[in-house]
Amino acid sequence: MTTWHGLIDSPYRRWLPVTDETPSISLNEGNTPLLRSAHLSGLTGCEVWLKVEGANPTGSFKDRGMTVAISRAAEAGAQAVICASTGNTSASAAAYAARAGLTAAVLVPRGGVPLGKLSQSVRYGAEIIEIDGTFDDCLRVARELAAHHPIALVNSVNNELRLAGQRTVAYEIVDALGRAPDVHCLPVGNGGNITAVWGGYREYHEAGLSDTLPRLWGFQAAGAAPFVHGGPIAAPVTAATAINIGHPATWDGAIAARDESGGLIGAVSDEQIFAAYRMLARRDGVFAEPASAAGVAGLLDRHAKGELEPGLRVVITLSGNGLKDLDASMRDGYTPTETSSATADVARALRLAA
Ligand code: AN7
Repeated sequence: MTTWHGLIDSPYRRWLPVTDETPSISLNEGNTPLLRSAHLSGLTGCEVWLKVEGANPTGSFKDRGMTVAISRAAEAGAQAVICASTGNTSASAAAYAARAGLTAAVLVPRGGVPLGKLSQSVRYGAEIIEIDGTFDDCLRVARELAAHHPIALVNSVNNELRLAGQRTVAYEIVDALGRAPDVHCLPVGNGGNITAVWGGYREYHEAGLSDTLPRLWGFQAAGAAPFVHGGPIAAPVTAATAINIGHPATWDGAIAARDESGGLIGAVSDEQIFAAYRMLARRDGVFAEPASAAGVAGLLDRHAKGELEPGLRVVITLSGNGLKDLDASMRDGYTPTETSSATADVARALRLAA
């Protein structure tokens, strides 16, 4: 068993856009758990696997791309980086920037980012700008600032480095399963991740490392589903804040991933997302953030509609950690039983026989 040192120093290094001159700015990201879900397998008649990206150092898949983007920014002599974010990209950018000794500026939609994610950026020392607008407004401003000032944009738009890093999840899955899955489900917001995941599977396939390619099934929240709608949405709304995006930056890539893979991008309601969110924790012991449950909600939706062939091998990306959004969790209902410190009282509260 070799020791894992993060993506840049992993066996996947040869796929990444780094050279001997590139410093390795890493928090030991990647190599996340791939867990078989007995519950979802039983429900669907498929073989369902969960790729737990919330196990990354800042709690989301964004770390895969950020290690590459910040390492290359440091190599290029950047002093400062900037990004727009619904919370996870900013947390990741702030952490890797801190590690590289760079300043990070993060633009977030005011009121649209859970406190857990915001406090990550606070603790990592980022300059946080809360914008009176949507994520899409934040991204527009970040792009304009990066175009006219000495500050490097680390959003995945026009940043092949981020997407190259995010491709590694596909390599890990194929290596773990011995082949590509039949279907890969994942949440879709800005469209970067579905683009990257497809790129990763294609590269492995072209290199002869997997015989087959998966169908990619992306899922958006119904109130923020521009890919399903067929164009941008001005006022996206979903309680799955990570994917509350109306004007995706990586439009063509996501459409290509959908079509080339013979897949789909569908919509699921917030109710479906939160039902899947509860089920994942309760049945599989995996606490993923609400947006991360969209892939599970989508798979179950397909199953309920009779559109899921049994026997398929399915991998679902759980993109972020549930601890990032405790408000979402507690909103769901928390009624503790309070007792005295007498053992008998606790026994009674737990309905244990005397
Ligand atoms: C948990 O952090 O866009 O389709 O600014 O945080 O590649 O955007 C987050 C996106 C899915 C969607 N799951 O991925 C941001 C941001 C989680 C996420 C997505 C995001 P993309």
